[in-house]
Amino acid sequence: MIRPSNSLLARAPVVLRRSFSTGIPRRNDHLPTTNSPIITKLDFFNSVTGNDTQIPTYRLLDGVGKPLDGAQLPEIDEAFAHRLYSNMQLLPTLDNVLYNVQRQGKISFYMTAHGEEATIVGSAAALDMQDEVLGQYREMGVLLWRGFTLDSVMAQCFGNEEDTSGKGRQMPVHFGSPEHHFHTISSPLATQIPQAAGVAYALRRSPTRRSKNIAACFFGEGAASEGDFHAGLMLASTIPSPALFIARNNGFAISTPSTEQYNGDGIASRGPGYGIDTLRVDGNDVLAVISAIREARKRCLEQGRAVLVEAMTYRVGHHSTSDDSFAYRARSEVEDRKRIDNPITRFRLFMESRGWWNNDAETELKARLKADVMKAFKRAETMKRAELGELFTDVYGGQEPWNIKEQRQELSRLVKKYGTIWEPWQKELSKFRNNGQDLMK
Ligand SMILES: Cc1ncc(C[n+]2csc(CCOP(=O)(O)OP(=O)(O)O)c2C)c(N)n1
Ligand SMILES: [Mg+2]
Repeated sequence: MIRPSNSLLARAPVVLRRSFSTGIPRRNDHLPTTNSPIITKLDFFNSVTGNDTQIPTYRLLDGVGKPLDGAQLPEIDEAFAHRLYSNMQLLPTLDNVLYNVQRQGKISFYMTAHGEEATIVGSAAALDMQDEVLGQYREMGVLLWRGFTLDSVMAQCFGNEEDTSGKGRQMPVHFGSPEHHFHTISSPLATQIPQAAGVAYALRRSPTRRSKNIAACFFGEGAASEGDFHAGLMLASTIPSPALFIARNNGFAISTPSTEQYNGDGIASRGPGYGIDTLRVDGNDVLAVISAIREARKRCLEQGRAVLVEAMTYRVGHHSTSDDSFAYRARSEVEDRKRIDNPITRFRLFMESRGWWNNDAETELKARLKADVMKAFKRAETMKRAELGELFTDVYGGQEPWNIKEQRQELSRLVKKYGTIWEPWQKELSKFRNNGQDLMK
């Protein structure tokens, strides 16, 4: 094929045509040489800021909760501040109880959000309740902010008959709730990122939700090493959609520190590569997170385009109950972070400076949260699992496929054979509602 030379293309007339997929007018003046200034110096570059400095971090409160000079705080009243603070405190309360419950062998697994309370609760508070949320796994705080109950949290972690997330068929912390616009967590990292681009595009195409709701997608800096991160951002960038990508940069992907995960300037540096408006925020400053996410959300809706926010924080807890982080980081590093840059303390000190909080309120809140969590735990502990046959329902939408039918028949055959005569099977079946009788018919 004979290709016209660049110079011929550069002189080609500008023709506006509509993109087939998005309906957005496109110009043919997009060729690499058209708008780029010409230089004669071999000026390689490797910095988003253009002067080798790191991307700045948006912050409003200092380490002791004092507003920085020139900081414009988001408008919050005392009641809202209390709601923020109690939601932030609820996370470690739940984490402490469920961590111990896992150690007692009562649940199989758990992950805490220790250290990331401001990023999670601040984002939740800045989103609309109807925005679609696609999380990674540490974002239970978003669900709690939206009214997901402690009983529902326990039901999911215990996998009991009240588990509306997945009928007890998922690992603990794999929450999902259509009612709360929270898409079910899936373990393989970064799968939620291209899905979020698709959800956002669906929102844009929906006559009732266009310009009203966005898709907010949380992921860790580790997940951003997956191909799906790039696929997702590319998709949201080229087929514009109101997708808000929230990277929780907590310093670790299990044992791999962020310094070994990338050679560039964090995750934020990748946004401009995709033509995506980007901001880095202090993820331990809840007020900065609220302002950043509110503004990012507004941009998503006004421009109908994706936005990336990188929240800088620190994973204080172990990666999960399957991890001992002191095998790869010093205990003193964690203690220092808890002391020097604690998101909960920073906000508490801010509230105290406004006269909105004191020691009595703190003691009362902690006691109340602990009692609420313990009550939900004790209730969940005694509950049965769903009927055994529920294992096979709602696996796929529509007609049940042959393989699910076959599996149900096989289990039914085995339960009939051993369920009435063999003690280990009887013991296991007694954990299910109706003791597995539904499959013995
Ligand atoms: C595709 C895939 N690879 C590996 C894993 C195992 N894995 C689970 S969590 C995790 C670390 C993720 O780190 P990050 O995204 O930074 O999230 P964080 O745990 O720090 O919140 C890894 C490697 C996985 N779940 N999926
Ligand atoms: Mg991480």
